[in-house]
Amino acid sequence: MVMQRIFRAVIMGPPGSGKGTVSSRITKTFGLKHLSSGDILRANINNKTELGLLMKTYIDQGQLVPDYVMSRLILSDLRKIDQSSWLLDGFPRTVSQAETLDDACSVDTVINLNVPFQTIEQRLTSRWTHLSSGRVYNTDFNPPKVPGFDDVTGEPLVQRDDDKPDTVARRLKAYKNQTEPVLEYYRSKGVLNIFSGTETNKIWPHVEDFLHRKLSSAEQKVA
Ligand code: G5P
Ligand code: MG
Repeated sequence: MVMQRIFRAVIMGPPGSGKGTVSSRITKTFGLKHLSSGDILRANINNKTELGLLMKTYIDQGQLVPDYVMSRLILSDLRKIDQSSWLLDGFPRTVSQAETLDDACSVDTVINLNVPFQTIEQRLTSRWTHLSSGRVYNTDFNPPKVPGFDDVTGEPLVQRDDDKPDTVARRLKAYKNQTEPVLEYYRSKGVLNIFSGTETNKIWPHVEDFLHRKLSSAEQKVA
């Protein structure tokens, strides 16, 4: 019998590089469970939890939330799905978070979406989000069927508070200073895979091919 081994992947890339968009294609094609740090934080803000209200200030200023808060949130959610294959989106974002994750479990592969900063700014100002599912749309790239409403639930879409141009600039700066070193961390562990481009539709077939190969070799190893 071919037993499917648990597969653990991380998707990285600057703000607006298409992590959410590619993640939803990965979950649809490969059935990995998707955990997005940003979606978890926004759900807390939307539900007005004490933590959400505290973290909103950081997010609205384009700053990363403190490592200990983020790591605790993600690790407790990961424990709930530790018998499944998963894809982490938006975590880890600092070397300290990557070390915390490593202490809990090993990551099989890291997919890095390498999209130039100039491409990103335009995308984020035309993004619309369905908060409870994390589904994202874009008025140019993938507009909803009915403007302003989610295709699946029909619920209203919102624009993220942190998608204003000056906040986007601060998020890109935080990415450069705090998150780029994580790429080096994973490169030195031999698990980093870089996918470069300016269009998700051109990047996606490479990611899909790569994961097909990766997942079938993972199956063979335990056969
Ligand atoms: P998030 O929520 O993780 P970011 O900044 O990393 O936010 P973001 O903005 O969610 O990343 P994305 O997921 O990489 O971007 O991109 P996306 O949503 O799929 O695509 C962006 C837009 O472009 C969409 O409208 C999409 O439709 C469109 N698009 C996609 N492909 C194309 C294309 O080919 N062409 C065109 N024209 N459009 C396209 O984190 C938010 C905040 O939470 C905190 C931080 O404060 C962070 O700023 N946070 C953390 N803090 C500390 N540690 C962590 N680990 C944290 N995680 C989150
Ligand atoms: Mg996202």
